[in-house]
Amino acid sequence: MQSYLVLSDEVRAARLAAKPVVALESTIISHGMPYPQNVQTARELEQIIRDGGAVPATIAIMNGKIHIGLNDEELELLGNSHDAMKVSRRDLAYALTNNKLGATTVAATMICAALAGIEVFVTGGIGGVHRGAETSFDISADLQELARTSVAVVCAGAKSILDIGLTLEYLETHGVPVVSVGQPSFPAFFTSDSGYKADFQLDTAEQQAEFIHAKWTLGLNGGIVIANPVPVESAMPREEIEAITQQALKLTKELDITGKAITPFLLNRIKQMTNGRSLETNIALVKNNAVVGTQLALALHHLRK
Ligand code: PSU
Ligand code: MN
Repeated sequence: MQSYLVLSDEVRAARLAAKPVVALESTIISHGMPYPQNVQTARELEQIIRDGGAVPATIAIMNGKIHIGLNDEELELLGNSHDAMKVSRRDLAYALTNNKLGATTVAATMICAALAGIEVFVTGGIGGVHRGAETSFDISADLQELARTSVAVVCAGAKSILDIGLTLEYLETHGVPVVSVGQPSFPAFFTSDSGYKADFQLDTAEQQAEFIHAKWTLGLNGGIVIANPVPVESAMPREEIEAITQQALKLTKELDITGKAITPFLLNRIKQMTNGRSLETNIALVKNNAVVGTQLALALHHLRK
């Protein structure tokens, strides 16, 4: 297994110095944001993690290897590529054995983080049960991964392009705890309140770390969703984003967009329809997640000593 992993110099040094590492996904770079804001955001996220006292590891597939930590050139290559493959669990072995440039989703990033022994992973939003899943069967592989892979995923909830109620039901069935930060409700990415409650509210990194430590010590394997709302000053009005989402969803039907193309299509469409404001919100919330994820990684690290 180790022969498939390549650690960046920075991550290798962190290992030797026993410093906490925070994983970052790469689909958000290649399929979630336009160039060059994507690369700039990726660099800023990494810096937030360093400033907080941990080491960033952006994860991607390159030249038949799983890269744990990307250097500047590799980030640029990924962010500026038009044909990076969106790699989820099912795609991982194919991307590796066919030398694809692969951007990892939440599911694939969790797998790779776990292989590298990284416990905390920061992203924007998780995938979920899509609206209309009762006929389309479109349920993100992210949810199954949360059910089985022991990584804490810090996110701003799930987008309202999804059916958030069904997403939470699915997570409950699979025993995945959904923890909110600073508020009782589960956030909906661009807006802080989805209208649904999270399972538990744990405001401090120490509380979250203790909870996670207990879960895994008990042998309750699997992920944890740490749902951190977008900062108020960057949030979008719920009614506005809902109306735009409805329109964007209608368009996916009209244009017959299906499968893994749906999420990137919707993200881009929403950005166009908000004249780029959704992108600013997106960047702000991921940065905020990087702060929370770094504190969590430090707290978990401290508990293990
Ligand atoms: N949600 C977002 N931004 C994203 C994604 C989801 O708000 O960039 C990406 C993540 O990589 C997530 C993936 O894992 O989309 C889910 O895609 P799908 O629905 O095809 O499983
Ligand atoms: Mn899907």
